Amino acid sequence: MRHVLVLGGTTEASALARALAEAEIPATLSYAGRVERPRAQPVAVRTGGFGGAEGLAAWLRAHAVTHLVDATHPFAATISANAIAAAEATGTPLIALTRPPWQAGRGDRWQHVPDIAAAVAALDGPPQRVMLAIGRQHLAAFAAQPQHHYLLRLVDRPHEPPPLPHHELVIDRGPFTEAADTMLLRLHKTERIVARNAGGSGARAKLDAARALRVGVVMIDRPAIPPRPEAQAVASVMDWIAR
Ligand code: 3Y8
Ligand code: NAP
Repeated sequence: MRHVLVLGGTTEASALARALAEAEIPATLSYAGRVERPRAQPVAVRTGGFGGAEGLAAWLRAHAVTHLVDATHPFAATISANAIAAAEATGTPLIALTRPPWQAGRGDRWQHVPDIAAAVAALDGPPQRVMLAIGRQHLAAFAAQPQHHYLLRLVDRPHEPPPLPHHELVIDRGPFTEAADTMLLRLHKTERIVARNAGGSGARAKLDAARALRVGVVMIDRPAIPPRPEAQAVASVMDWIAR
């Protein structure tokens, strides 16, 4: 009896969940519980941390998981490392459903930085109108550059205001569209965007809007993740499960 555990939270994870439901393959999608109302899914959902790699290994055993798919975001490096360790410890087949990093195209004005700290340093200089399209978890680091007027896009309204003296909030979740993001950047007269190289289609609209409006992008490169089998399409993962 198959039971697929999908570590979710991305557009691709939701597409995989739909394919598993259509194929009537027993599956569970797992959320960390980061946002108030995660997207509903056509398969069973579990929410919250497992308790490290050991907790995940215990969950795999307790629920007789036959296939583990890591379809988390490329910046979710901890859960991805835990998945590798737990799959190894329990002998559960593992595959990652990933998406290629975005590449700068003609007309793009990207400045690549390795991490959040380097993105903060890249904002040295006179006040600008800067969109931080990196969510909520790493906003505090930008208090080191209080001179800018920040546009912050968050999934949920924060309980306490972010520690940035000049900021405006946009409460919205993706997938986003180029038309809407172009309007947003125009409305806020955005001069620069800070983004993570998430890849995929759900977050790339702001980059297309930035290119059209000639807005510069500080692009944060992905963290390193230990090697594991990878697929870049839902169909490939479905084939892997069928084998
Ligand atoms: C809880 C579950 C789907 C999945 C949709 C994708 C696309 C839209 C774009 C911007 C960038 C950002 C952020 C983003 C995108 C998709 C995808 C993606 C970026 C939800 C979701 C969960 C989260 C967690 C949330 C983080 C935050 C990051 C917002 C669901 C909506 C900035 C990543 O407040 C918080 O604590 C939010 C935390 C991790 C990064 C951060 O550090 O703040 N995602 N996002 C997941 C869980 O609990 O396990 O409701 O769908 C999912 C999606 N967000 O099925 O349609 O596939 O990437 N998510 C980034 O790219 O930098 C927004 O604003 O332009
Ligand atoms: P992370 O830093 O790699 O994980 C931190 C801890 O959160 C993990 O050790 C684990 O706790 C728990 N966790 C993470 N993902 C989980 C999942 N899918 N199911 C159960 N527990 C999970 O992860 P993150 O960057 O906070 O991302 C959290 C979730 O948001 C992921 O599902 C990811 O796909 C989604 N997401 C993240 C981003 C992003 O920018 N990071 C963007 C879009 C979506 P325990 O150690 O207790 O098991």
